[in-house]
Amino acid sequence: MRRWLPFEIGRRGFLGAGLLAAAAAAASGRSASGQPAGHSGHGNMAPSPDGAAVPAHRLAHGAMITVGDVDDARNGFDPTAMLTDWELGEVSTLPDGRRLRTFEVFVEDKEIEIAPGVMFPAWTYNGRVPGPALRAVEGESLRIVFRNYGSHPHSMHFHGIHSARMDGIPGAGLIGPGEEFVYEFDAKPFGCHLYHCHALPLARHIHKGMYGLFVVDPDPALHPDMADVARSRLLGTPENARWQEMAMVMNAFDTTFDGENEFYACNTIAHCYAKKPIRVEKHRPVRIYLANVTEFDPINSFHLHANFFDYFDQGTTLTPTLKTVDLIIQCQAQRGILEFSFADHEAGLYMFHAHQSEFTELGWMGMFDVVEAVS
Ligand SMILES: [Cu+2]
Repeated sequence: MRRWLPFEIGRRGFLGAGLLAAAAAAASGRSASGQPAGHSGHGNMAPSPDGAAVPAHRLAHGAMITVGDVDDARNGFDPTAMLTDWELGEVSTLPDGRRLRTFEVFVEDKEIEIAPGVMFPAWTYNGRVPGPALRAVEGESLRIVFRNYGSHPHSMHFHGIHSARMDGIPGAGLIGPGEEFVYEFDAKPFGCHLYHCHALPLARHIHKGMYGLFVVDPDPALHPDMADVARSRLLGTPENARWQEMAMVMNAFDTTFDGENEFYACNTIAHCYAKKPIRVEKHRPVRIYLANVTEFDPINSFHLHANFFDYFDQGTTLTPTLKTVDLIIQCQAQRGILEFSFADHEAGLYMFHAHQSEFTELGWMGMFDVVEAVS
């Protein structure tokens, strides 16, 4: 049972305190920053819709998003680039003629900035959170060379089909600091999958940032009845090039280590796509590979404004498992593919977010900037 103030200040209490402060400021005719209402103390003014200048910090308050910028260069990853940064590994041919795809993944302890000025001591795959979005083709032989440069035992547990020896649990591919393990299995079934660390305590290892997408594209030759659809999902084909594909992982961070999240996001950085909307060409369809890895909350969700999408749960079918929806729910490790189009929309900013309002306000909200064509 939760204790009430003043004995404990959780994230809800913190938000409530902020709202009380804002209400008190409004009643006294002063802004929440202590400046008289309608007057900026630092001269940083921005135009309002009616043309009158309003302080930029008040715009930020009105939008209910974080204030300031995260240093992407220091993090070593950029959430906009991460949308399309597929890790394809090295491809070679085995003696029996089959294609072998080899990935190299290392663990690194790394402090990352998850919201402006908020650092989080992460455990990362390849220095980023989420880890690399691994992408293969159905039927390939896969080899993942896994090296642990971190300070704790870790593994890669793949959601896929493989032998017990390759499962990434204690005794089967879980390795200590300084050790190496090679996971080997075939890329199947096609779909939108994920991997995560399976060391104990599980919740802490996942929550520290140890997860990533594992996408297996369908082999059109294996799906002759729907070869066109399969080709559209196969990276590198002309049919696929029409699509604007994006990798999105819904995650959250417990920065106070009390078993509750203080920040929520799509691709780690709170409100990143609200501040830098995602450019979308209106005449090309959109496909999102979406996974939920949020720890400490039972579900997460994705809601698209002003539009509807088709959904392929786990991505293991070539026909939608849900048609014409504007909201889907995912429990932890659930994932799927969203397909939609803005072809009939006017250009503009279209919001997407978790439809748990608390998650939205704590970081999981973004915008698509729909344009005629990206130059
Ligand atoms: Cu781990």
